Amino acid sequence: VSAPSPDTPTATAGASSEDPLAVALVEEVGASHVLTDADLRAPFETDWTRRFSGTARLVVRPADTAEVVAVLRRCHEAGVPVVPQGGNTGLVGGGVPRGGEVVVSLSRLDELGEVDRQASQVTAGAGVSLATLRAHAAEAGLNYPVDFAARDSATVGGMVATNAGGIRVLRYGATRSQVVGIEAVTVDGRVVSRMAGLVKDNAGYDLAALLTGSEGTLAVITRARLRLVPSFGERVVALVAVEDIDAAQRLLAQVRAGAPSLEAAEVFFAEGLALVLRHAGGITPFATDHPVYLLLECAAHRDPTEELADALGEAAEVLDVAVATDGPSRARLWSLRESHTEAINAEGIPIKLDVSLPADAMVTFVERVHTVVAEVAWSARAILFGHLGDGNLHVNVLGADPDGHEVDDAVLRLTVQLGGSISAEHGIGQAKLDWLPLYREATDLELTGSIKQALDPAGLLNPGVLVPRPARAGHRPP
Ligand code: 2HG
Ligand code: ZN
Repeated sequence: VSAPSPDTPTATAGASSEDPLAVALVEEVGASHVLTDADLRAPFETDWTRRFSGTARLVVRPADTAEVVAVLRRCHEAGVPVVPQGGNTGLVGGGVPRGGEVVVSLSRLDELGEVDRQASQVTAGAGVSLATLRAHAAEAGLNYPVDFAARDSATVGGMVATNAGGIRVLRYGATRSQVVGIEAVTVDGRVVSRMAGLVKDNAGYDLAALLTGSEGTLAVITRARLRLVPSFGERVVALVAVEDIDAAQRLLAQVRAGAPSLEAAEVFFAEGLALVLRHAGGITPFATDHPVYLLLECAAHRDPTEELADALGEAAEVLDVAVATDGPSRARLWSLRESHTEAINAEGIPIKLDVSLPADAMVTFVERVHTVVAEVAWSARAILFGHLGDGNLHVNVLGADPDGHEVDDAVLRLTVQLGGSISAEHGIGQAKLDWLPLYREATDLELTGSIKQALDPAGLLNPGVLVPRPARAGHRPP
């Protein structure tokens, strides 16, 4: 263990004195925040799905923007690549090392500013969790509108870096729609800051929008200025059983047109519900099983139950319906949808595809996806669920070799053939990198490469993620 910093005299986590970069980083952040021991690094080296892992040279945990500057300068001087990491809840291997990088964990940047009620905005450090941010907004009588199941662990930096979506995109947009300002550190340790909170600001390129969704490949995000929305006190959730995805879409179009208070429209299928009931518990509100379930939530200042009921009307598509208005009952219905990820992980390591489709291709996709998966992996099964209101399906394939590429290839080719996107909300990471050229045209990829070259000429920021690069010796494709 190298010389402990003055503030951590009993540090044991510290870096091996044999690694000069570790010694340099200890000088910047203190020995207890430079993790070189394998068991201390381990939680930062494998992603949530367990499909992606790699060995980091070390993990460093700066406390604030100034320390991020110092860390990036040191890594840049040493020519060592870095992998920024937030709550490590990403699902495409974008926040874990490929091998030999420095993992820069932003979790200690957890400063949360006072809510600016006049502007309806708040400034949050990269390490603030989504749950903390949402609770903080709620205390001020406002709402941070992005939300998803990993809320307790996912952090602002990771959400901005991936343009996280979630369950309320239908009404409020994804993270990019909430980002009013950003502070980030360039690969060589310069700070770029646009934190004035100006909603209208047309003075040049929108760097905040560019960095949002850049997956740690252009700069390291340290703070964000975020938009808040009104907090609605009245909510209703309806779980509607329908015959097939076609019926779910027809019904959703009807509810969308009739209920302006609609804020979520999620879908899941019988196979997924069975897994949830087996692994995550919960009870179905229905006496019999149904093929497809549409979960709808409306929110308003006045009880939106009647509005939703009117919008559903006497629709023939509705086979059965369960309605919940109080908090615990709503949460019970939501957990049937939100527990899918966890229940699937309990069965094995899934191959996760996260696609979006044009509305008129959704039925064909759902019909064909099981066949294309079976053709390449006879023992595999595809569990579908997702955000029907955004045309976004999560295809989770169990029973296939997680190191293989055939299933990804089959599902993503089908998606592109049908006019969809190979990543709706989870990003490209390392998981989808090989398929980006299938989806984006050559000129598009050239421009992407130019932007990367301009901001990170040496390719030290999250290499192997999002930006295709020529194959190099020893590099194993995802
Ligand atoms: C969700 O919608 C998340 O619950 C996770 O995006 C999806 O596990 C998945 O594939
Ligand atoms: Zn999702």
